[in-house]
Amino acid sequence: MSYVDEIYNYVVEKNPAQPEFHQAVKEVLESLRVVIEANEEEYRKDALLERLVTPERQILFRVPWVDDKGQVHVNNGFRIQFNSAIGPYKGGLRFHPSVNLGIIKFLGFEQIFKNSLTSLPIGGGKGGSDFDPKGKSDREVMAFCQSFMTELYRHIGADTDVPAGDIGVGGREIGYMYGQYKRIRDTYEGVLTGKGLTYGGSLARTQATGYGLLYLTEELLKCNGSDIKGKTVVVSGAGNVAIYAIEKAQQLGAKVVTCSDSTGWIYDPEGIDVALLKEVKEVKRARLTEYASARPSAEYHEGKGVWSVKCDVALPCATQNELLLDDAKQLVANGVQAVCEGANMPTSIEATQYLQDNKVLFVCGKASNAGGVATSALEMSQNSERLSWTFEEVDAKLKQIMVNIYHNIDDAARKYGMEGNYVAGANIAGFLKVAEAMKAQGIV
Ligand code: NDP
Ligand code: 2IT
Repeated sequence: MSYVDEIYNYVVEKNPAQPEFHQAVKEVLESLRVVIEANEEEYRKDALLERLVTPERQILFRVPWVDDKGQVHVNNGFRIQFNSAIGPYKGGLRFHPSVNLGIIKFLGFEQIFKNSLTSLPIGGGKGGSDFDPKGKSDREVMAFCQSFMTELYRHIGADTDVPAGDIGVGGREIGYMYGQYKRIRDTYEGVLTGKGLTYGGSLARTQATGYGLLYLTEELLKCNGSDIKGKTVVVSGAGNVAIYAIEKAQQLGAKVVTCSDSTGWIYDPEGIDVALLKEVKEVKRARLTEYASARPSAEYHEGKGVWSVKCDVALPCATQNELLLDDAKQLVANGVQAVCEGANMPTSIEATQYLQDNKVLFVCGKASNAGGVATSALEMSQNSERLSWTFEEVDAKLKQIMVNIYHNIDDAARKYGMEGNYVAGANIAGFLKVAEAMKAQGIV
């Protein structure tokens, strides 16, 4: 059996009941097949793939906290320090009731290659909890965040492991966690990114994932003889990534006609009103029904449905496995030109294959959503030099990074005879740097 197939079986056997982790590994291994098979004996002798798919360290912990009524709750905390070959572990924290070990491992595994693609010195990690911030008071969220950090602090540090936000973790949660870290350690260091602007955060970090997604999409279309300007765009999600993807798409002259949350979706043929969306989601933390009732042109629909809307460009920005084979068929039937992932692994393997078979330009999240973590790394640089850069400076660097990522993945795909397969290009380009660093550092 080939080494690649052997390792996939090994992952399934060693990590039972972790389907998202299996899926993430499968996608990467399939892309790497050509690279590994050209040099199989050497990779096998070094057990390079076994090391790549096994986290360096997995931290699981109890998070007890007290709600406003005095009731005690217990949640599970996770931090997976996956790979530090090219830099300190770096990756977000996700607070969502669906969080489990397999989900955090899939996210941590993706992060290794994504962070490599940014060209910045950051390794891969991810963490989180099955805590649900929805419907909790600020006081309860603070109680949870302080308890979470009371364990996590001993495992992280500005040169060790630098968490940030992800689903359910935004500026509020980062602030509470930063305060607790500082209190316990008595050290003012850039241990988290996505911090507020008054205490070490970077301008443009809030916007970075969504803006970066559009910078890459713009370059992708341009290099394929098209233009983002004038395109109809469909976006899923209504959180951090979706909001700033919509904002930048509109700045670039596209019309975004949808967004969604976990209960329903909006079709707004006049184009999403971003200021209203921010008010509903960032300020009121409310449901999209409030957007619809404040906006006469908008229709609200229960459940899923954004992929049924005719569009030129689709940007899944909510969560994993939200764009399945039937959705891909509908998008293709409606003439979609490009699908770029803002979320992590939103497209299933079958849907990805269908889009690629039908000549849709498809870019996977580890390339197209890398702008968030790249700007986190820029926040780390600013913290290290104890300076802060202007919005324009950070935004220009972000744009350059995204344009470079597009060209790197395009070049890697061509070099290995898979022109236009940006998934293969991203996985190969991300892998080669990490593999070389791992080899150079010996068996660790
Ligand atoms: P947010 O928590 O800000 O927003 C998530 C959005 O997705 C919400 O609108 C949420 O709806 C919706 N959603 C729909 N279904 C689900 C579900 N089953 N589970 C969770 N959310 C759901 O998160 P982000 O915008 O930060 O993250 C979105 C995606 O982008 C994730 O895949 C994340 O890993 C990825 N990402 C985030 C980066 C960042 O910098 N924040 C960087 C790179 C990738 P509702 O409010 O109803 O829950
Ligand atoms: O998935 C991701 O890249 C993130 N959630 C951002 C991670 C980070 O460290 O900024």
